[in-house]
Amino acid sequence: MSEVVRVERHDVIAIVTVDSPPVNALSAAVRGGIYDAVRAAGADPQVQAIVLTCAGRTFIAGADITEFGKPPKQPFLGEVIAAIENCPKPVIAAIHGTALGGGLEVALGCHFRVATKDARLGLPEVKLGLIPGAGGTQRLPRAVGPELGVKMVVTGDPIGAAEALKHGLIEEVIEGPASGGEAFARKVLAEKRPVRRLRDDDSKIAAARADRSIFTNAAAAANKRNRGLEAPLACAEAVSWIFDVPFDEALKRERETFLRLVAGDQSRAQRHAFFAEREAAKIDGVPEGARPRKVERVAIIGAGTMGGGIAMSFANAGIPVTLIETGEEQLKRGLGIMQKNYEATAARGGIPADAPAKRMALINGVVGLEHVKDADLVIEAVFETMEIKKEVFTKLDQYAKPGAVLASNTSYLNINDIAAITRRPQDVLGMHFFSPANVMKLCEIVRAAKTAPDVLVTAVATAKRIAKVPAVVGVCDGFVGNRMLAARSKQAEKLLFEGALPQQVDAVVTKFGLPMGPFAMGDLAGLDIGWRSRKDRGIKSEIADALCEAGRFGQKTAKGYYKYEGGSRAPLPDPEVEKLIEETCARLGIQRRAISDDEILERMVYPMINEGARILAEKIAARPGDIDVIWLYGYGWPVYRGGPMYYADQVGLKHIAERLAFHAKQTGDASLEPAPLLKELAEKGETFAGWAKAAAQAA
Ligand code: T1G
Repeated sequence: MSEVVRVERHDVIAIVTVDSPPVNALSAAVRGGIYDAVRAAGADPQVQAIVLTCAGRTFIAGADITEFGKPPKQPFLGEVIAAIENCPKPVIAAIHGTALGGGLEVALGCHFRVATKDARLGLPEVKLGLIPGAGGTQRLPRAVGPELGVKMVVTGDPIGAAEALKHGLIEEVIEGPASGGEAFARKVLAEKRPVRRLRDDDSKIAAARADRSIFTNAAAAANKRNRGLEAPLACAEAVSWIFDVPFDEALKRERETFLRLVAGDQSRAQRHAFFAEREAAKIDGVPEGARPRKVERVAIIGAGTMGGGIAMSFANAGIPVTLIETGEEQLKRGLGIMQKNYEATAARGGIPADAPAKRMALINGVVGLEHVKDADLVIEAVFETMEIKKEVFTKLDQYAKPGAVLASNTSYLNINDIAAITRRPQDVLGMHFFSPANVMKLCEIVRAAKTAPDVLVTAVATAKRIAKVPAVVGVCDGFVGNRMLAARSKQAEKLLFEGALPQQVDAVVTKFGLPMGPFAMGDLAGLDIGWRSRKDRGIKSEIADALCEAGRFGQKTAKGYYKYEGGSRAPLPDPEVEKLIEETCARLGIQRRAISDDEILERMVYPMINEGARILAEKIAARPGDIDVIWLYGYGWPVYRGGPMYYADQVGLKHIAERLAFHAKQTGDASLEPAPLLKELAEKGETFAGWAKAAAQAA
């Protein structure tokens, strides 16, 4: 008898239940338990059918990722699935929660699948830099057809029970997993349904076998946004074996490909990202028992770009919001932009046609801050000046009910100063969303000095409820993400004076894997914002100022560091900018030099890592993985490189420290000197990951 798999007999039906919290992952014990239970039930003359189900909140959520990289133990998952598939009696998978990865592969080895209405089924291995390694690439397309099959394997996106029913992945939608599974098993017996093995059923792939364009078009569409990732291409290749490769040979190739990828750098980085995201949601120094406050009513102050995007994020999660503006005109404009956004997404098929109306109905636009009175959570997203924020929070303090969480979306202003003007600093913190807030997943939860633990827990839980990725950060200029971005932007600006051009710098950054380089980003955000801020602070930046003085604010004026033609947002190198840079340098008596791409890459990435080391030493971020999550989800850091601090550990801190010291000397820029923590770890030959592990153990 296994501790994690139990078997009950309900007369001729054997109910095999996996009970291995938190997600019934296929650890060696679970694999062994299923294997033994199915073989025993299969050999038991009293048993006529077998139901495989799970206890807890979900069906099997996949292989046990924590076992990767360790010597595999038998029975291997393929052996477990073969035992199920070759069982002479019908085996029914009764699914609830999620059947993911190896979990869905186990279900595909079963002869029938039924699922509860909220169940989700998918093969997300590609998101871990892998391909399904236990038959998923061969059985799923035979269940749902090659088009949906290759899309699900290459994108890793799950489908719901209704879609699964429609495409034949499941036979029925049931109420409760165990009871529904048993009832279906009795139906199979009563109807004498033959045992159906997907491996023997080519009915759904015959058409595409005859006309490969059906498959190749679907594979190309699924791979469209794949940049630099190995796994999606390997996934498409593996699925193509359904047509001409004998089933067992295909399983063998699939396993070989899986083993190659699981040992590769990309998958290791993507698995780091998976666990770092979950670690980041665990708040340092918060008592175990701290529970989130109830958040049923949410109010958002400001219907501008950020406030509108935040409101959409809540509406997308089905949570009603009150959106507050200072005047009807601003409110109307904001609501109009959201409506247009939803309609554009629906037109692209990104959301159902009826979604815009349903979601806009959840956004109640009003004028006047007094409307916050019933809100459990208020998120302020007004102009980024401390004066206006203080005005708003003074009023929020007056109108908001006791116990309401008051959050500012500020991207760099001091939350302590904002909290201090209220009588409830313990209820105040930052929830820093990234633009466009309805798309970008990161939410920096800014912990002020007096923020109460349960307020932090409430903000993290709320971020997860609206499908954001939370990371708790401390108060400093730019918090974590923008503080590191500023270190990079400083070097980008310097490189223009020293000899590089915007297009060269941006090309190096995009080749590294980021979606956009610093200068294209500046043009997107608007160069006039930085220009105004520099003028307020009496700071000169000769090239950027010259561009703005020439009216080149970026995309909004069709000219910035680049030119933009015909309404396109594609940045085009502009000889006028090259001339402006050269004239500015000549005027300043600066001798420009040729700069290599390698130097540019080091000057783009290493200063960010250096700032990350300072951030860790100052405890502005609790873990290096939190910084990785911030850059993965806030700025599009390529997931196959794991995040800036993970990447630093792969490159080697000694090398990074040496290169920073070299560039500091060569440019005379002391900010490039290795930060103390980086220097210390480099000298000891240690890693940020090792430092974090030691710190966690010492805590
Ligand atoms: N293995 C080990 N631990 C896992 C796990 C897994 N597959 N999935 C989740 N956990 C842990 C997670 O780290 C966290 O731990 C806790 O469970 C709750 O997770 C052979 C090779 C299932 C949708 O990629 O998508 O199968 O922090 O916070 O938000 O072809 O977990 O509490 O200590 O995410 O409710 C494929 C990954 C594996 C699914 C639940 N499967 N998991 O979300 O909880 S590769 C996946 C998820 C594979 C086969 C291949 C989500 C979830 P802790 P959570 P959640």
